[in-house]
Amino acid sequence: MLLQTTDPELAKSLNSELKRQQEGLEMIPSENYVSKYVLEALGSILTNKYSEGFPDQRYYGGNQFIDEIEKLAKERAKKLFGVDHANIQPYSGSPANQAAIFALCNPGDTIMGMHLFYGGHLTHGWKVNFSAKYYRSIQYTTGSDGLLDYDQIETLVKKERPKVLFCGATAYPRLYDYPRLAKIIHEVDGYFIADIAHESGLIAAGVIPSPVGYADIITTTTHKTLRGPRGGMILCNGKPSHPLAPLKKGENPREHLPTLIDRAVFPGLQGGPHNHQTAAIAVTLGEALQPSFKIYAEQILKNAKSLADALIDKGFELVTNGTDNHLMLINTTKKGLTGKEAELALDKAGITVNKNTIPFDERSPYDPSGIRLGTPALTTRGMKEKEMEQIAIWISEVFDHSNDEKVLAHIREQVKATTDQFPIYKEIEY
Ligand code: DSN
Repeated sequence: MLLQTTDPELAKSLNSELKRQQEGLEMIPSENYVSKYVLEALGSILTNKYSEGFPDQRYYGGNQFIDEIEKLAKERAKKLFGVDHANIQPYSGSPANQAAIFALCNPGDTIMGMHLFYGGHLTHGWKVNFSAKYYRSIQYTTGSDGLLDYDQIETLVKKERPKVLFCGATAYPRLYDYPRLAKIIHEVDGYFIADIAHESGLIAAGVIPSPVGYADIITTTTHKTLRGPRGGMILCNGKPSHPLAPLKKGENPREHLPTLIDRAVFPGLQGGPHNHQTAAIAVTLGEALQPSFKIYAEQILKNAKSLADALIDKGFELVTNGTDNHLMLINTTKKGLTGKEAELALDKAGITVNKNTIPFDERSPYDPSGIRLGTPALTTRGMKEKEMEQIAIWISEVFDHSNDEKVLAHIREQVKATTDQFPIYKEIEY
């Protein structure tokens, strides 16, 4: 039975969103299309169950099958990333970071992360976020070339001696020097948290370097390049002693990271895990363990390079002049549009991106100087380099005719003709 027979008002919005996802070019680099099996698990009866605690240590009865599911998800996460311990209960990426900080720091301790306007994340110490309200936050920036300035980070770490150093970003198109960052923070006896939310699919597939072996704790979302449901995970090495028991006096926290993480997630921050989400993460991790996922991840990178090259050929200025991962940032002001204007004009042409600050931006985040775009979702549809070159042509046309509704509508028709050739969710209707 379809939702439209019982709730046509809601079904109308769902079907419109389905059409938008099918007919447009989804280029927000943190978004993707999950498989129908992930959707099946997400829409399952598992949402009915309370399961506070961890497998074999629950505060509710009737959890024997939930335990099986959570253990499966954890085992798959450990195998995929090559770590000893995985907590797959964080509701999403921000709660995962909150738990990682909560596991290691006391209120007032110093944490350090990349400045939001240079590509960093709110939870890495941005001033309005809990991470700067409850902890002392020091932020690092990029150099004028848009690249991380490791000497600046080292100098700041030596001066401020943070307990936690974050790396990871929402808008950084290059790779990280994990060994160097680990060395810098370990010299002051701090902890290194690598937030791989954006790149976790690429890291799982082995197509870019992994922070495993360097970072003390790794946090990630599950819904970006990893192509799963909205969710989060925290990974580390070491064995949990008893997740629900506090450390004994004199125990070295560094040797008990799994326990500290588990306790921070529950009972520290969250209530019952979202079991339907856990099952969907298990499906996702199972898919990411297949050889075909590596081919997918390789194609994300090839598509990103191809798109970046084609945009540069069309005269666009890209932050750091290109990309090593799945995303890129265009300085739109060099082509006469603010980020907000560019986002709006591209939207009218059926191309979804998001406005974004660029390093040393003089404009506000509400109308910044750039846009951020990426290739994970297009690659899921099966698009390759040829399509990326065509998309660069459309993006260029949109910039040249941003106020011409007729041109934008014409591009939108061409976009639809292309997306029709790469269908998605054909069997779905609400
Ligand atoms: N909202 C995510 C992104 O788009 O990158 C970060 O949390």
